[in-house]
Amino acid sequence: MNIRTVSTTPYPDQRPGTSGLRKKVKHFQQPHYLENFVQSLFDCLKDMAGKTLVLGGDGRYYNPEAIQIILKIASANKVGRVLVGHKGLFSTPAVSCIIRRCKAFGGIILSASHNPAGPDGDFGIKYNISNGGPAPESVTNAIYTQSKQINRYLVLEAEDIPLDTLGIFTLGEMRVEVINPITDYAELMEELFDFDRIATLFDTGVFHMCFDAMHAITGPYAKDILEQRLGADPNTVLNGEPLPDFGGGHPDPNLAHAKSLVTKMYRANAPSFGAASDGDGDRNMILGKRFFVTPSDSLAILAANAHHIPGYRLGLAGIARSMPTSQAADRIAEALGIECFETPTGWKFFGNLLDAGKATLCGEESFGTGSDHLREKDGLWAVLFWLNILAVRRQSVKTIVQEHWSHCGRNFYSRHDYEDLPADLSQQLMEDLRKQLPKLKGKRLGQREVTLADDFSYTDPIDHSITTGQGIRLCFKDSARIIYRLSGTGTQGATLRVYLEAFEPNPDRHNQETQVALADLIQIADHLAQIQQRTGRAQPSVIT
Ligand code: G16
Repeated sequence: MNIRTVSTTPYPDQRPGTSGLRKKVKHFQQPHYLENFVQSLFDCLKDMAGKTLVLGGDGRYYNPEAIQIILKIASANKVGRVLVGHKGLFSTPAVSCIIRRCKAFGGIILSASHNPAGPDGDFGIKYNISNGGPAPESVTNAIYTQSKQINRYLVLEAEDIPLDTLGIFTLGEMRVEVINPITDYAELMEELFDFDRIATLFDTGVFHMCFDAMHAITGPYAKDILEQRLGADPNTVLNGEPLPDFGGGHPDPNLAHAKSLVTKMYRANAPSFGAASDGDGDRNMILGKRFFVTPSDSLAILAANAHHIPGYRLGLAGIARSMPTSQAADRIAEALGIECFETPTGWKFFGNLLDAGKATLCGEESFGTGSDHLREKDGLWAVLFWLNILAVRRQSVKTIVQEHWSHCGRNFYSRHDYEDLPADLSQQLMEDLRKQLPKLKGKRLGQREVTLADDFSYTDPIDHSITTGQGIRLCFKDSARIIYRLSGTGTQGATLRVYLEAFEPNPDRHNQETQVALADLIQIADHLAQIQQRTGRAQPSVIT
C-alpha cells in the first residue's frame, strides 16, 4: 500500500483550549484541517514507531469519518497498533482506562464534550498521554507550534476499516483492533465498588433510579453496568442510544440542559436517585428526590464517605479541586487531616498530583469528579460511588447532604454564565477588572471585607511548571468568593463565567434558596465588573 505525502499550509487557529481543540464541525471539515492537526501531533510525538494508541469518540457527527482519516495518518506515521472502540465509540474515561490497562503510548479522543453535535454543531479532538490523562500544556503548546509551520502530512492510501465489526485488521504495517469499549471499564468499576451491595439496594424494590444518558456515549455503558450487572429496572437508562446529533439536545448534565430528568426528579412520585452524564461520559449530575447536589458538595460528600467504598477504604491521600470549585472540599479535607490542592480549571492539572500519589479524589464545579483510578473525570464512576454510599447508609440523598452540611457548614455556590459575548468586549472586561485588583485588598464591598484580590496563578507542586492568568478572584474575610473567568471550551464568541460562593455555618440557614443566599455577592460581582452595563444582558444565559 502506498504512503502519500500531501502538501498543506498551516491554519493559524489550532491552539488546544481547556480540553483539546474544539471547533464547529464545518471548521473541521475544511480541506486538510483535521489532517494538519493530527500530523502536527505525530510530529511532536516523534517516537511513535511500533507503539500502541487508543482511538475513539463520543459518537457525534463526523466521528466515523475522522476515525478513518486518523487511522490512515497513524499508519503512515508508523504507529504499531491502534485499539479502536467498536463503531468508533469510546467514552473519555474508558479511553483513559484502556490506555492504563494496555500500557498504551497514548490515546486520541474525538469529542467536544457537552457541546451540541450534528452538521452545524461542534467537533473536537484531544490527545491523552501514557498515564491516561489529558496532555499537559507542554505537549499541547508543542502541537500548536508545529501546526503553525506544518507543510505536509503523510497518509496511507487504503480502504476504510469496518468499525462495526469486532476483530483484528491491518492497515499497511499497522494492526487495528476493533474492541468492545465497555468491558475493561466495567471490570474496573467492579473492582472499586461493592456491586453485590448495590444490587441488594435495587432488590429492595423500593429504591428506584433513573439515569439520563442524553443520547450520548454513556447509554451503552449505563445499560451494561446499571441494568445488566447491577439489576436495576430495565427502563432505568433514559435516552440510552448514542445519536450523531445527541437527539438535537445539549448533553450537558446540569439543571438547565437535563430538563426531562430534572422534571422527573421533582415530581411527587420521583425516583429515589437521579443522575446524568454528558456527551463523552466524563461529567455527572447527581439528584435526589426533589433535591440537587452541587458538584462541589458532591466532591466533599464522596470524600467524607470514601471509607464506605471498597476501592477507597484505606483512606485518601488528599483531595484536589479546581480554583473556582467551592471550598466545601477544603473543609472535609481539614476534618480528615489530609491536604487539599487548588489547581487551575482543566482536568490536566490534576495529572501530576494523581501520579505522585498526593491526591486520591479530584473535582470541579463544572460537573466533573474523579479519582486516581483513571486520569480523567468519570461520570458513571461518580454515579456508582453515590449508589455505593446509598447502599451502605440507606438514607436519602437529601438527608446525606444535609447531615454533611450540619457537620461541616454549607458552601452556597452558583455559577453564572454569559455566553456568546463579543471576544473583545469580554477581554476588555477582564482587563479592567485586573486593573482594579491592587486597590481592592482590605476594601469593604457591601458587608464583606476583601482579603485577597488577584489573577490566579499556579505552580505545579510536582514539576514546578507555572501557569498564569487562570481567573480573577476576590476572597473575602468570611470565606466568600467571587471569581471571574473566560471559558476555554466554547466555539462561538466568548463566555464569561462568574463563580459565587458564600459559607454558612448556621444549620438554621442551610435551607435558603441558593440565589437568595448569594444575592449580595451577585450584586457586588455585577457592580465591580459592570456586567449588565457592558454586555446589555439583564440576566446570565445559564445559571448552574
Ligand atoms: C473541560 C475540562 C474541565 C473544565 C471544563 C470547563 O471539561 O476538562 O476541566 O472544568 O472543560 O472549562 P471552561 O470553564 O474553560 O469552559 P469537558 O467536560 O468540557 O471536557
